[in-house]
Amino acid sequence: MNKLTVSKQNVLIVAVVIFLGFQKINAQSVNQGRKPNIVLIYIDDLGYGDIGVNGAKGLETPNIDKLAKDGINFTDAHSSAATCTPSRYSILTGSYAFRNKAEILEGDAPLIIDTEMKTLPDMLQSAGYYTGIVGKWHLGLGKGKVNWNQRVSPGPAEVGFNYSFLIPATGDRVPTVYLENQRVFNLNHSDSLLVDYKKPIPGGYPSGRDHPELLKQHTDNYHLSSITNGISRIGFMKGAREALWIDEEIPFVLNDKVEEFINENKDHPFFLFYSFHDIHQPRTPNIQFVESSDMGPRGDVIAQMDWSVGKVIELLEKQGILDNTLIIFTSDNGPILDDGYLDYAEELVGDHKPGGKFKGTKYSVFEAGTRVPTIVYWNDQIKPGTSDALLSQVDLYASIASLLNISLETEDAPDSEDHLSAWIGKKTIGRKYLLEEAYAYGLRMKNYKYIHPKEDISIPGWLQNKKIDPGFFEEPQLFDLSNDPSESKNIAEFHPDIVEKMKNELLKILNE
Ligand code: NG6
Ligand code: CA
Repeated sequence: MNKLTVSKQNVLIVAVVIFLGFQKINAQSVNQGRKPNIVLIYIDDLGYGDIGVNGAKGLETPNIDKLAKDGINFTDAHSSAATCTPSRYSILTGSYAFRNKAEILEGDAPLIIDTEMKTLPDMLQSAGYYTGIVGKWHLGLGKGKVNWNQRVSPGPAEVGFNYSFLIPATGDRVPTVYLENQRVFNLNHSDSLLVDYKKPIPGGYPSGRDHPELLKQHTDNYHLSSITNGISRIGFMKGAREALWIDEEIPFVLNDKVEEFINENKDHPFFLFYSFHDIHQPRTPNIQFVESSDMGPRGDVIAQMDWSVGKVIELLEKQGILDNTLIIFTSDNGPILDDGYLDYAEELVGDHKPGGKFKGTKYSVFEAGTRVPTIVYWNDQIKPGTSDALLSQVDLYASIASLLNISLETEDAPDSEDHLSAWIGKKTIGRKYLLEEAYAYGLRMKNYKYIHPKEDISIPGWLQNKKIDPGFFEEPQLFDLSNDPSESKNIAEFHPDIVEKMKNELLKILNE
């Protein structure tokens, strides 16, 4: 072999090595350059203490615990409100619910998001994401009187979702049917669907009030209207027999739709809002999960929900996209034991503390009303750990915009702050002030919690029998959570300066 040939060979080898190297770098940079998928797993009514990593007793949540171990578990992250519709409104619009007087909606209420408003899914769509929601909506549909036998609009499509498969309101409200892309799923048009929230519909489903013998779970006075699947609900309905959901099968139906969505969209960036029915009432675990906890139905639906979370992760893994998916796991408001149905949640709770060491429940301005389990997982980018950053779900909008280098117009997401570095664990400092919306207003500032006084502290009738403390008081309340996490000692009179400062900050937000 002469020198020339050798050197030619060497050149060739070097060229091949460089070429292969380039290919690798290219593949890496494409991979790194691809926008992460975003999956928001939104549980209904899950309390801070309801997951294993946060101290649950008498139930296990192995899939969520693993997500927390491999991701960041937040100890001071909040839903923006202590009830569902307001929190969902804020997460999707980056705007506080009080600005739109957003309150818990009935199942025939019109859409409360102004379709002219930019939303989180709108923003993601314009960044090239395919967007979908599977599960509970509860943000209203249509413009007023809804005709359920045709496409219901406006709805998710008009506020930025390419795909939707919905539980229209709550599990305990009619209509008890799914909507796929805003049409009743499996509707037989010869059996049209009618809904009325004011009066019974002639020829409609029997009511819980008249036929308690048909019920598999008894309930309070507020849930005694139409019975479907042995459960009476809020509101009356007639028809759509073939479309009725079976409560015990909801997790499987939703998971199947999530699977279809992930499989169909695995090759491009997507945003999936997986909005669970669990662990809202009626708590009717599938037989597969009955007695999987020591706590009766409420614990069993937590186990069921954990199983579903595991399934989602498994699906992402199977498609090879888990590493490039940002998963946000959280809840829309704090826990409640007795929300109307008789499922013995109170009697069977034992030592378990649904709100952890925090005082309060769903509907309450005390901490556990909004301080909810929050885990962020992103295998490629996040260093596992825990974080005490003070964060609100209203900030996800601006923080995700920041992640994707999108600059927002001033009118978009007016209350959303960019705390991306806290959400992905690069910083442990979040908000300076954090608003807690309930039936009273709360404000957080570091370890301090201020509750704004109310003139009228009478508890509305429908809240009275829930055995909860909504936090109403005629005087200002101030708590130091660093030594009083259960908000038991009002220290307002000892710190007039802090009270004044926090009151002014709160009023500034409310009057902006
Ligand atoms: C309340 C219902 C409650 C539940 C809640 C919505 C009564 C007395 N109570 O109005 O059963 O459906 O609304 O829960 O009607 S949420 O998680 O969607 O906010
Ligand atoms: Ca809820």
